[in-house]
Amino acid sequence: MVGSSVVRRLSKSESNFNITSSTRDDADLFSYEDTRNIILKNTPDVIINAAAKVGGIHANNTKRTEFILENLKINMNILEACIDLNEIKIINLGSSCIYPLNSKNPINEEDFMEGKLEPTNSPYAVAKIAAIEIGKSLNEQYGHTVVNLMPTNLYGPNDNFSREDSHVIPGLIRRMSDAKKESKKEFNIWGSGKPLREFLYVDDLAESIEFVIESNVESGLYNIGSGDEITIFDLAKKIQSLLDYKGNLSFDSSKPDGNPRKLLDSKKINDLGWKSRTSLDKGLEKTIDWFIKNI
Ligand code: GFB
Repeated sequence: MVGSSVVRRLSKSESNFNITSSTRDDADLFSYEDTRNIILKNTPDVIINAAAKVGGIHANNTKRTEFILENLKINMNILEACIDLNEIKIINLGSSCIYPLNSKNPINEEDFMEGKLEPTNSPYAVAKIAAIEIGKSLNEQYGHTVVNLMPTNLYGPNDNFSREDSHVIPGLIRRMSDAKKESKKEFNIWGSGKPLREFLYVDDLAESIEFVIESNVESGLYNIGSGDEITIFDLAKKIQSLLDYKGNLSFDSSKPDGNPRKLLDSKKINDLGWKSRTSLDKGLEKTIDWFIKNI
């Protein structure tokens, strides 16, 4: 989802970027040799690391081993392959789950590694934290520029719309549209519906990446959020109305809530000049439109 959005955005840029995108089919990032060879062959000015094994609360919580190992391998291979190439600017993507569970909201970059992680996604978070630390070491020891962007919960076209393994927006869209097709009278929202989440439309993240490439953003950690939060119940009601599903909404307490609230403080990047542009209503409309045409 992120990679395709970044390619769309940079292809439209007036800067005439020469973009080389890689997918699972042409880049085995689990292999150090392959990763190093791709980088040497393409000699990029900028590497955008959007590769990751991602998923929603259920996938993170039940495939804990794969989430930590696969993400560690991808991040280690890309960053290790760049040790002697400090002229390449590295833009590394992380996630808001790197911050401690008890961080004060809105969560500031200063909270990094100040406390315990939220348990449902701690393996994934540790892999993302490791990447930030490797990048910091490259910067301090070898002079690399490493800009770590920490987006809040993303959604949009090309997301994973699986019923079980996806994040909440694609998960609700998929399961509720199934319920509508099957004329189900009741729809189960996972958990209590009370957690608050902040969402960012993926094309807004792509714009932040273009902004980082074109501006002189220093190495470090940058939160990338929309600044707006909503309860999961209210989100489900918005999706219900957009899908025109007439059944009742109820709650499945056997599923975890995860973090009760994780709103990012994005002042650091906002002050440099990037702000998100897409409202949740507009983003949901575009995402559902894409879902109906493509899934
Ligand atoms: O988006 P989500 O899967 O992950 O779930 P997190 C957010 C909230 O929505 C949780 C509830 O409280 C879920 O219980 N929810 C309700 C649902 N219905 C559904 C549904 O149909 N599907 C899903 N998936 N959730 C993720 C991390 O945490 O945050 C990732 O697991 C990543 O690693 C991402 O860091 C940013 O927001 O809790």
